[in-house]
Amino acid sequence: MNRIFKATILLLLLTSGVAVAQDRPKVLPADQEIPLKYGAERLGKRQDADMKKFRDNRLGAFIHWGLYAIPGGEWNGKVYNGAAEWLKSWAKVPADEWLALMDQWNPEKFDAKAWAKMAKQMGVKYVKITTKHHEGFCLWPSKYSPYTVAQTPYKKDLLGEMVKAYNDEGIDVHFYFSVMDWSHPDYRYSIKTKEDEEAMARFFEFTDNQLKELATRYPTVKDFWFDGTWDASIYKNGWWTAHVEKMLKELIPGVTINSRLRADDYGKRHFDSNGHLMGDYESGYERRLPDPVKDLKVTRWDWEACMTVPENQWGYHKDWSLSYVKTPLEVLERIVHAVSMGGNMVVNFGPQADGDFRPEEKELAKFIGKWMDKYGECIYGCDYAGWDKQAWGYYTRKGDDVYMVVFNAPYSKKLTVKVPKGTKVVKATVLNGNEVDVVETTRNEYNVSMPSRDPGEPFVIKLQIEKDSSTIDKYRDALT
Ligand code: JFZ
Repeated sequence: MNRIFKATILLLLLTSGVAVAQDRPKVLPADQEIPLKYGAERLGKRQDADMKKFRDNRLGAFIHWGLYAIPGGEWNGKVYNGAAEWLKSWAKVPADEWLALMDQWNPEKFDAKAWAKMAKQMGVKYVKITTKHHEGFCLWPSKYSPYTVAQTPYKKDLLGEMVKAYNDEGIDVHFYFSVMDWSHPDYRYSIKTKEDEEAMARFFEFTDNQLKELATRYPTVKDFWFDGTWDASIYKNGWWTAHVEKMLKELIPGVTINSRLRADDYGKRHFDSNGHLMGDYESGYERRLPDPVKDLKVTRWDWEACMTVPENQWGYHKDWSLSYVKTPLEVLERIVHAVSMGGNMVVNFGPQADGDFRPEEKELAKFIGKWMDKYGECIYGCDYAGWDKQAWGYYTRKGDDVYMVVFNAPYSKKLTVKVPKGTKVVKATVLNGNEVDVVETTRNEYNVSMPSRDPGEPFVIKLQIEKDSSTIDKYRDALT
């Protein structure tokens, strides 16, 4: 009785607040957990080599490329401020009219090798490519859809060219895949009739086929990042999301899958009804980040944030003056912030229809690359340090090395470092520079001297730490 009551309350809560609840999981005490067939497949982080690689990569690039790059936010003479990849929806363009853009798809300047070089120079370890966005246009010659690159003047397998070029540069490839598909007559937003149910069953089969096709044609793919899974037709079919995860993991051992794909038996998304993360990493941080002081719960699971450079443009938009465009320095700070909280950051690029990148994006890639080249040691393979955040910037950590990434140099030229009990700082060195003074000011607190440095460039100080044996003894006492 009690259990049924709880399940009913849960259901009511879930159906009303699915979107809001996604990153505030309520973890129920173990003895009160409700049984789930399609909930989390595991508790805690995955610790295998593939997941470790995903995590250690830390910095990625997103590529949003599709038919929307052709109109670039403008339809019939009107420029829409909304996200360019949603233009079909803003301008209410009928599917056939939209898909006719395929006749113009011929990116003459596209050079997969040049794209891969650009990513390499930027220091990204992986690239997430939109294989198919909401519009339904496929960058690979899918045999299950008439709307693919094979039916355009370009003809060739764009996705295949990209996968090869990135892999040749040692860059991992992740596939973005939108389940919601505006080009498919069987897609339903919700299921109201028997006919809807049958259509959606066909749609699930079609989607399975496309995913199997992607997994077998491009077996080096490391990750599937699902999107367009927020409609009731999908989250009320949690079984299907669990099935897709299983299917892909059987086809590609080690593959990673984002939480956005998943819904459980009760339609709860990302985190199941018991508060456990589904999929391998949380993908709800989009164009926002956790609070570096208060949101420490995110360090309990793997997560990946993604960000646009203008406010909200993923696909190419011809007019970036319509919203605030982040400076390269601001983009860099978000990368460091994410890593300091134990997450990955993916910076978005929306290539032009001709296959080239806009100058702002080229500049950005160069800026980030130059910094990563010098200071990347504090990003790759690094994690949350577990130390109290200070106003000068962010900490990251790799084993016994703690990195201070300084964005706001204080006038005092003294950088305060507060260490947890039982930790001693024994040495401080500027990455690619000299040793700097480190003085213990009070118990568990140090001052690190500011080095001389290039003005305006965030710099990194590496701290070497040791366990403080006097407090270790006390710690041992407390344990008994
Ligand atoms: C989706 C897409 O609609 C968008 O075009 C882009 O591809 C982006 C990466 O993903 O947009 C979303 C999806 C989820 C959230 C916000 C925007 N969310 O969970 O906050």
